[in-house]
Amino acid sequence: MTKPLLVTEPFLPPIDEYIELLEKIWERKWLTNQGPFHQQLEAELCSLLNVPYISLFSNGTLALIASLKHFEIQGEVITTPFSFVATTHAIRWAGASPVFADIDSEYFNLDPLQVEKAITDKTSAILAVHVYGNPCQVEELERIARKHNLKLIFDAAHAFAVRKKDKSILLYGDLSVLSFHATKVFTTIEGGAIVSHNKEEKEKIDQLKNFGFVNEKTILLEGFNAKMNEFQAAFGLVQLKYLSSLIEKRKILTELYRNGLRDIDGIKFLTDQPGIVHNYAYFPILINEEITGKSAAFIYEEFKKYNIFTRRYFYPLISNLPMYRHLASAHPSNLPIANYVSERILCLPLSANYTPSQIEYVIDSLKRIIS
Ligand code: T4K
Repeated sequence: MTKPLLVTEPFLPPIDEYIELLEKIWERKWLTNQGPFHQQLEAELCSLLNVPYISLFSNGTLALIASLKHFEIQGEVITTPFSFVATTHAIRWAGASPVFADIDSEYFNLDPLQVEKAITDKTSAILAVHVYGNPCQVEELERIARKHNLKLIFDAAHAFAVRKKDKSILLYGDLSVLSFHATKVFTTIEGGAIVSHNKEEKEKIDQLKNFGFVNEKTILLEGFNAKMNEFQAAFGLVQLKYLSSLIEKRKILTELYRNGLRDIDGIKFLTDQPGIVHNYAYFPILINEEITGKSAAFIYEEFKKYNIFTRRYFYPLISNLPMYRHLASAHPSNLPIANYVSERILCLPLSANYTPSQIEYVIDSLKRIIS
């Protein structure tokens, strides 16, 4: 194999399709600030995802911060340590304090039981993550949030187009936040969005990402600049046309992985949740070193010799990072499952660009490494 296999290589549609849209940008000379492609992408996303309101952002991290700012969240926010660092960083940037709760051992999402235990009189919100696109126990989290009068925000960075029965997963909780980074199933290169439930919410979120402007003379909020530009929106419009075939391809490759890895002792992978339409965003495996005799760290390094570049999403665990490990909730004894999973997890290459034989090459290489 000459070309390296990367964990989340983006799919790029034919360049001509972009050039057509770029020519329109050149004609219109409208580059950012709610331009026509921006508006078109919002409308197309609402209809594709079946959600009423969406606000585009320049990236997912700023969208996360805005979602917390929208509710003026202060005090403590209960969250998962098993995520990309942006999740917890956003809580800090919004001016609140993260409190970590442990995850479940099946899908590695926040465990509602642990969330409820972590609630104090300072708790104001729950920031849960649909890790790898597998939905959290959304109804249970909604019940807890309602009971304790907390805001419930979902970091749905991995969960684009995921549905629970016929309902978009983005409609649970108070707000859902998406990332459209280059490594995601749907991308605008850098980008993100907030899905909201009503017009007033959308208007306020749109003001937050645009310095707080209501109109030329009126600025009501201490907003910031997190606007998506026309180039990003145009990129997304082209990507959208390919979405269903890309997810279908990912599903086929995921099944190949599952079939090929099923009989390897000490390797566990996640299965589809009943009633969920998945997007096959990542292919994580859990390596039980006691059985394989090889650690995730070792396998990660060995894979490189085969030109395969996996990622240890999510190691290190956020709660073990220097800026968070002093927190009482960050102590490993509070987060045994998250620590266990983080040490053993490895995400294998999964991209709509890859062929079945490339996936088989990854499986064979893994077998060789652990044999
Ligand atoms: N919440 C969650 C749960 C998230 O996972 C993320 C982001 C966020 C919030 C924040 O959303 P954004 O602000 O990013 O919109 C990558 C992404 O940068 C990050 O967006 C993503 N999560 C995270 C899980 O993965 P890195 O540091 O691992 O990226 P990097 O550059 O090492 O690339 C990963 C792999 O993708 C490599 O194998 C190379 C390949 N790649 C990467 C890029 C950028 C390509 O093949 N082409 C490319 O253009 O964070």
